[in-house]
Amino acid sequence: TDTPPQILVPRPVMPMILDQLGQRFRLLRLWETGGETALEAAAPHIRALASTVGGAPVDAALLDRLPKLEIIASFGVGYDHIDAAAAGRRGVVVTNTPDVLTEEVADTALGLLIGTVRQLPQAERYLRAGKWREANFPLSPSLRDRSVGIYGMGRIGRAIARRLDAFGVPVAYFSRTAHADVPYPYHPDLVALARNVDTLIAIAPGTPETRAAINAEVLAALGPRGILINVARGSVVDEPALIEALKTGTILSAGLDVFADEPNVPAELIAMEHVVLLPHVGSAALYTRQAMAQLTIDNLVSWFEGRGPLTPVPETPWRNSPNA
Ligand code: 8YV
Repeated sequence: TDTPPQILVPRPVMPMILDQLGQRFRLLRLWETGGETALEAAAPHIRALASTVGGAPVDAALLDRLPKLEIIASFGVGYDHIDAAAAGRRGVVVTNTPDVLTEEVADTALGLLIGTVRQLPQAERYLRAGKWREANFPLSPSLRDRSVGIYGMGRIGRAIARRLDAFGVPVAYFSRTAHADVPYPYHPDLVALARNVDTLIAIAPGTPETRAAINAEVLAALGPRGILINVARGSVVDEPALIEALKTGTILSAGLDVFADEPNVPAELIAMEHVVLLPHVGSAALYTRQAMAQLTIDNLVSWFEGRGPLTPVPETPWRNSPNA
């Protein structure tokens, strides 16, 4: 038929996505249209889903309700909210937004690292509280006598490592596999990595394999000078173990952009003056979010023009997939 394909949009996304998709497709904006009843009626006709990190999980149960679904275009590089393997088994393509956010997230990681090590947010609070006139801000730890372990050596991990190179900071890493094209020392597991560095940056994907990988043992290995930076997923850290380690001085501090149950941040973390907490802003610059939005749109347009997905995830059985 000539009716434009119908796209399910479960949660609000950037207006430019709604505008551009709305010009070519029929959108079911679930958050403003009748919820469950609307979905029930439209489900048999839905051909695409525009999804977002932190949005409603796209699991096998939802896929079963969408028999005509062809593609899930997700806004964000991580897609742990989507059961991509289940989608693949049903022949449903999943796309994400790699590359366009790599440098932004690496920038944020370095900002959070330096902010946490040099206690810049605390120093700013100190100035604003009028305490400078009373005394200088206390001396902070330094990046100068630190070495950084990176957990995850994909696109963003490499971009972080490149920046640390330029800063003259030694880097080592652990990831699922050692990479022949990466010059930094590889450690066979997280405990070994943590033992050999005092600063750990998490940038591994949220998978069953990485769940709570940074646990009490890893934090103990990081030691009392230890600083943890997480720009990956809250799920890669055992959050209660982290809170305990921060309370007891097992590690020194943490800079966290992601949490186990966003947007809920444990009160115990909020109460800790020495940690730095950000509301998942790793990619959240207008320039980069527009690029992510455009890639989300372009994946859907390309698909429905018969040109295939631009950036399918590895689980997607697609002939152009770089990982196929
Ligand atoms: C999200 C992210 O896309 O890309 C990712 O994996 O975590 C972010 O860039 C962003 O929070 C929008 O949901």
